[in-house]
Amino acid sequence: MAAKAINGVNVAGLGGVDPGGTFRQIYDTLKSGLLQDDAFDYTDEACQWIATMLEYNVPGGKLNRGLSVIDSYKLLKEGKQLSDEEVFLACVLGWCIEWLQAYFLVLDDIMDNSHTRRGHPCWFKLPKVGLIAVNDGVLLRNHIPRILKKHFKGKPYYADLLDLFNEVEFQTASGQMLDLITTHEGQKDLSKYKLPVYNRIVQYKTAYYSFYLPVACALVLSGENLDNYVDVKNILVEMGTYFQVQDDYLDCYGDADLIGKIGTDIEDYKCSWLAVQAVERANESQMKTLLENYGKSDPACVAKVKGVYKDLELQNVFAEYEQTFYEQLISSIDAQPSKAVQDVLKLFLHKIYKRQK
Ligand code: DMA
Ligand code: MG
Ligand code: MG
Ligand code: MG
Repeated sequence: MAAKAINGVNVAGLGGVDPGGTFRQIYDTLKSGLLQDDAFDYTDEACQWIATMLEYNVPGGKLNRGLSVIDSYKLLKEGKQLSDEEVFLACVLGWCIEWLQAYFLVLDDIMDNSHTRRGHPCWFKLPKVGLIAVNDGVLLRNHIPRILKKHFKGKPYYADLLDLFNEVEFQTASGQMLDLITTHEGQKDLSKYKLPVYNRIVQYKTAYYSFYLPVACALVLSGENLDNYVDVKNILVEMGTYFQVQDDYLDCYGDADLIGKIGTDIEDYKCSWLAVQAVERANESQMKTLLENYGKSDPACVAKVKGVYKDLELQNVFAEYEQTFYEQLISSIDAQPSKAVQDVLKLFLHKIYKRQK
């Protein structure tokens, strides 16, 4: 087949054996586009900063969210051949989600006082970066509408896309606020760490942008009206909740080399799924241990909290939760009228079920 190029990228092979390779090339195209932005007169130094900052924060993750746009789009097209332009645009939207993720993570790591991300020091931890990372987060966020403008302005669904990204960003920032205000120092009160509080935090901070957004992008590209997909949205929000439960579990029990980050939830007094389960099950003396040790950075305190988790067998509680969740979700998915939509949802679920990273 003759190589077909859109914006200098060969898209003909995408969806074959190496979707990540072409996807990655589209990242390079977007990066070059941003470095030639007419609205800013780039000096060499500025160019270098942005290029390094993007490279450090945007492409180094699992790319699950980004690649899910193209995967979902293909399934929604039910075997119809995608044009090269359609493939390219789906990848651009995938990268916009990765940009959104980079923006939230750069700021999240500052607020969570984290050490590592994707196997490297967090961006703000680099001596040359520090709190410049705050503005880098703002820049990453501002790159999204610039990418959308460059590639989608004039499309009939352009306003819908902008609206979608705005809504989801707002939901995520609101979720981050709930996460952060729940952990307020000075008002340490574990009795408020209950499942409904937890579910609300994670629905907003994680589920919308990580699960709903990729599928919503694919639906918008397919010309669908998102108002007709409320059930799909609800299922994706459920899946996103499970994904954050896994994140919380891995924060304590994951292999830091695999997940690329060192857990800080206990030190940060987070309303994590493990803390919620522990509070629900603890007897008086275990509760006392939690109250005295949760939310302290002293490793001895962290170890005491982990001791309570062990006594309460929270690893088994998690395994049971995971099993039950999976079975329930599969039955909700099977109740969906469209086979293409079922396939999209199952693809997502199987990407994350029992994940170790
Ligand atoms: C992450 O929650 C949510 C957003 C919006 C980045 P988290 O702080 O548990 O994530 P991580 O464990 O990756 O720092
Ligand atoms: Mg964090
Ligand atoms: Mg956080
Ligand atoms: Mg976490």
